[in-house]
Amino acid sequence: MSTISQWQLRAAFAVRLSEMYGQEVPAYTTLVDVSREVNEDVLRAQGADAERLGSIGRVTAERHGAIRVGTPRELHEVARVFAALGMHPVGFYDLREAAASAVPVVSTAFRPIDGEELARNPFRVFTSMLTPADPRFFDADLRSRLEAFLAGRELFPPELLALADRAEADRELPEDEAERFLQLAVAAFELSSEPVDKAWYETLERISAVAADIGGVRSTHINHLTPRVLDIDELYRRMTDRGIEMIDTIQGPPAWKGPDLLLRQTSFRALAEPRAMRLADGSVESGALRVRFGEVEARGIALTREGRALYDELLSHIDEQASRNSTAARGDIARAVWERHMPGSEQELAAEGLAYFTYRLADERPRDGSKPPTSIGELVEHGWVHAEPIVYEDFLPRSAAGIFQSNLSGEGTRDNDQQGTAYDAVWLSGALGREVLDPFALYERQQNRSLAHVAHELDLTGALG
Ligand code: OOG
Ligand code: NI
Repeated sequence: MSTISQWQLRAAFAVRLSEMYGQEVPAYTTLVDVSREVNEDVLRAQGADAERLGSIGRVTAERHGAIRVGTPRELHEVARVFAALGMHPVGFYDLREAAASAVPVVSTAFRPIDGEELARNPFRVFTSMLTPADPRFFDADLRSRLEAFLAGRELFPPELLALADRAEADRELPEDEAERFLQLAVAAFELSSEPVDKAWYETLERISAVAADIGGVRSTHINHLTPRVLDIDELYRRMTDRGIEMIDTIQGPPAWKGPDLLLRQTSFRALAEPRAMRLADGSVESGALRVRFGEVEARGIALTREGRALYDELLSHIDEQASRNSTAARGDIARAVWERHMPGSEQELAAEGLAYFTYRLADERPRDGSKPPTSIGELVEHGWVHAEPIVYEDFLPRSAAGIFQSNLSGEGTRDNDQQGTAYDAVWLSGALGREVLDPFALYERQQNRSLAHVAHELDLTGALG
């Protein structure tokens, strides 16, 4: 019998999850259709340039999902499911700090980490864990009720976890087990039809809509699934023209004439979905909850630590100017700040060490016996080497908080006089039983490998990188 490799499992899982979510949230299908149209138009207009940050095949298949779990144990289990798909935890995001309203979670993203795997299928899942121990949100009584509730549920059946462990260890599964694994994995993220305990859900909702979505029900579900688009401003216009209510802004860097950087995201508002509600007397009524939405993203070049520090600084600059100037639109302020302070070309970003690139020998490099220059800048300038941007594969905490927030029904409550419970990447690694990888280190490794290769080929060993 044939076997299914991890990347094939990952690609199949992304497709099936997408089919399932399209049935549950039909507006998602519209978003995927419009994204595809925009991508085709961009490709037609720009030709090969449109594929500078990923082949059209990759971009068309590309999705990220978001899920939310309640406990370290659940997080550990979900890490096993994703490990089966060749997805590893990358980055630590503390959305408690990034959001003004009550978003009591800490997060990571599971994704493939090496270039070849990303090119095959870059499926990633932003994964958040509730923090019941944080006294800014939960008092001692609610914390213990919440922890007891979460301890009593099972998100992932043992059969799924056993298959996941096998896929992780063998890096593949026999076809029939792969089929079973995929069915169980997709089912684990479907919206449950089990009635929601209305009083309990509302108790949590008063604290935070996110807490209710996670800890108010006995299962988890995919919260959104996000296609990638090559022109997000155009997508926003087309969705609005179709009468779909989008959130106010596109999160992340502004639209500008320079290269696409990091990540820009926007979403349509969470839709009211019918959910059965159980009342205190045991009777069941039909209700509706607004938690799931559709999001779209445009990806740009990965920034170095220095580039990222500049990005964060410019954002606070923009905030400050926008708060002082009530008449100008934030988008215009952002564009002006960007054009003044952010280098406007890939060459400048590379020269200033603000963004990551891979380097490869140019086919048309000088072959007349002349000696190559010994700096990477000159090698590129004189046509020996091409610099290709590395695409940003991760998330942005502020944008993520913005996406969470713009889709919450209420602000919730938080008591900032209390000391927050500390979590960090080391804590998260312990909970997951696997190391949470540093995204910067991954990009840097990719860049350094390409530099070492170029240096070797040109006999410049030790001179570059
Ligand atoms: C996750 C929000 C973060 C993104 O794209 O930044 C996210 C959630 O709503 O659970 O998905
Ligand atoms: Ni998202």
